[in-house]
Amino acid sequence: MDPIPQNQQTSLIDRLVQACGGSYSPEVRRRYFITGPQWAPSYEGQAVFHAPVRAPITFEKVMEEYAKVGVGYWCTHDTDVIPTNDLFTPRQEEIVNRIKSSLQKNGLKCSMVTTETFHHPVWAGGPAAESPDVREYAKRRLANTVAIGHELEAQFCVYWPGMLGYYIPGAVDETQTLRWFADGLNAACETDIEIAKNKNRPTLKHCMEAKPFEPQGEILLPTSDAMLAFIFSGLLKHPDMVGLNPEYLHELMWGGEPRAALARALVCGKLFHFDINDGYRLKHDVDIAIGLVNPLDWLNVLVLLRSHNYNGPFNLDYKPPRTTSNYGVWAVSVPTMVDRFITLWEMAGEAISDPIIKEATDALKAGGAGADPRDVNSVVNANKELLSLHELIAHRLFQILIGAHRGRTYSL
Ligand code: GCO
Ligand code: MN
Ligand code: MN
Repeated sequence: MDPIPQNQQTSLIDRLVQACGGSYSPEVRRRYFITGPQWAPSYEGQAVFHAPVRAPITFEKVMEEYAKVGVGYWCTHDTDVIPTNDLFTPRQEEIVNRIKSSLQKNGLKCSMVTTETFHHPVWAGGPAAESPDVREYAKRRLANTVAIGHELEAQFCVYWPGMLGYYIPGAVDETQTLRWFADGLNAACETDIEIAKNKNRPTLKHCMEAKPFEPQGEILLPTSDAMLAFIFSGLLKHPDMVGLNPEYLHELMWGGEPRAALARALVCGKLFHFDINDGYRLKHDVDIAIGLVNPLDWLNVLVLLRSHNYNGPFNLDYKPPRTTSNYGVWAVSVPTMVDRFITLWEMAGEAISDPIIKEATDALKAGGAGADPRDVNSVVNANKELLSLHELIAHRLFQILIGAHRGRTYSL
């Protein structure tokens, strides 16, 4: 093939995306509670070892493009849209008003707001640092985000306390830091109760998000399970208002099984919000778009969530790879990721109603006949053959993933 002229590259991308087929209409995509973060498509590709590869984009552009794709909800960190020095000033109100009109113009809703407590130098020692001034400032920031959330009619507020921990061990008293961190969340909940009362709105759902590594050296609440323990620790004044925003990749990063982590949140009634993406075990936070690394595991995750009627947001918390251009973010990343999610969601429905999986599962639950529970060998023998169904169910899920259950055939 001859080298592709620069002015023909975007049309090549468009043609090949078209050729892939299988895309859903914006109307269909809008039926799902899929939320689009401001920070994901505007991530420029920078990191400690990486220079930016994409140009900055405004929230107006992000909203316009989400609306075109059919992502119906938008969410943001406070400082994604309001520079730190403009917070608490009249500039903040101006920007919030611009956000409101842009949401309205594009027919979007704001689902969630979150406070940036990791990037700015003020958080060098974490959001619950020793200095009372830092903690006071953190409380003001959290309260301010809650107020912005009500202003934008959001339902959720997320906390990713990425800097809650330390680089150097021994200098920080973990128990004290956790108590101080709880003070911050308590203040946010109290502000929320107050504002909700004045505005006659429901309070927000406060969702904690864990990540096992990065950006702090050691993290005090590294997993969703650690956060559940924190929520039920007695340190929170309003534990009923606080739940989880697990992220698929963050559970995988520590070597956990995301589906099992979600199940533990579900049984506690704390699965409020869900960040969807993909990546690798025991590596850094690559935030690859859903289904590109672990599609079978993703199918299993969605089977769990569908069968438990999870109805919270699916938040597209991904980072476009550094090889994707500004154009590619909207032409490839966002629409294909949304479509993979919907396809996997539909497949999860097929798995739930599949007669083979259903019969196998029912048989496993019925157990083998004729066992005497006082006799270990009779229990083993009664169930021995039935247990091969586990592997059969896994095979059937694979067939559903690749379409073999619909008659897709292969030849050697
Ligand atoms: C990550 C984190 C963030 C948070 C966000 C919301 O992947 O680094 O998930 O993207 O979701 O900060 O608070
Ligand atoms: Mn996340
Ligand atoms: Mn992540």
